[in-house]
Amino acid sequence: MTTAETRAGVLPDLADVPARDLRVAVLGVGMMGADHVARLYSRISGAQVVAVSDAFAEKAEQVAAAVPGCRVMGDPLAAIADDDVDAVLIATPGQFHEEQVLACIGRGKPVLCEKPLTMDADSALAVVRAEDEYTARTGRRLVQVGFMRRFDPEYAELKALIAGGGLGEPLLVHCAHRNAAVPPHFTSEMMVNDSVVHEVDVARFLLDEEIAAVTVLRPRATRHAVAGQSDPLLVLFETTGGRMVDVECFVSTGVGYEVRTEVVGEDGSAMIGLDLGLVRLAGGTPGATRSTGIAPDFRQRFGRAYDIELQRWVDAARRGEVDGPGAWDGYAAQAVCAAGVEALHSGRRTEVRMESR
Ligand code: ISE
Repeated sequence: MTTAETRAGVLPDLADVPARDLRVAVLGVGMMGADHVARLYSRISGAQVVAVSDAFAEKAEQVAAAVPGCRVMGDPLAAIADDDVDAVLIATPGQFHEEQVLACIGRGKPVLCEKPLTMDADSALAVVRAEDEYTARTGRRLVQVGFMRRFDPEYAELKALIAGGGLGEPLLVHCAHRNAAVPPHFTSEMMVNDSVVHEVDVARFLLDEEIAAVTVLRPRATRHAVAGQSDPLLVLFETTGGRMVDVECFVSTGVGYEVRTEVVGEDGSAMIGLDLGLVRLAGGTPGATRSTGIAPDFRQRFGRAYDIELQRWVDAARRGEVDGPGAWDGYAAQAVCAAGVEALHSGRRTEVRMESR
């Protein structure tokens, strides 16, 4: 078949479809980054991890050694700039995200950045603006933020139910976010920024509107709380449309990873996160029991969501698109969390300070 025949429409024109795998650099190979390398290597099609970078060179070497063709690059900015890298996955500590995401935008490379997008709302807004400027020139977006719950089949189904009018107008959302345990340095501020931030994104995703105000209450703390911290917290979001979202965030339950979301609408309610896989009936003392398993942590609970998130990110990047939460969602999350931390300290209802889109 000649090029002329291809042009004449005998064959589809593949000029814009990259024939080769997306060559990905993974920056930061701690727990999350190493998981993503393994996922890209073993379960995701159309991508190849060609470089990893980490402040701990030994860890980077170990991870790279398990992936054929993967190099270790000491300098993450050099990895972003490398001509053999098409796209970047950022799983470094949050304080490095701003510089690394901006470098990706500067090089026109698609980037999936684990939350937080940056450490505060102003710098997140600067990323939004930098990407907008790139989009105005090229028509393409580059930035996706790692809010993986949007890809979880249960959340996707709940979103579709609401969007299809199946619950009527949604009025209330009840969220529970429970971790079995957290490390000793985990403060109440981190509960807002690292844990409640997911409920911020879930509320915005499900209700399709921004959060206007946040109140944080501190009930009596569990004796298992990190010393001096308020655990659990009760957080209330008010949305721009007058809906309310309550979040119980309890990070030292000693039980397992429990994330539940219930949406109450005018015409019914729906709940996800019940962990109702296998139901086991067992005899015993003092009596028979009925039980199901509980995921030990978020990597198990959201394993499928991470797989779908990465596959869709790779597929979209190869088409020159973004197919997930973007820089604006990262900015909105930072703005709401900033109000949340302020509310935690003051005990007062705090309005979210955010630019309009
Ligand atoms: C952690 O940082 C996460 O992102 C998890 O998804 C969350 O559930 C956990 O509470 C955080 O510590």
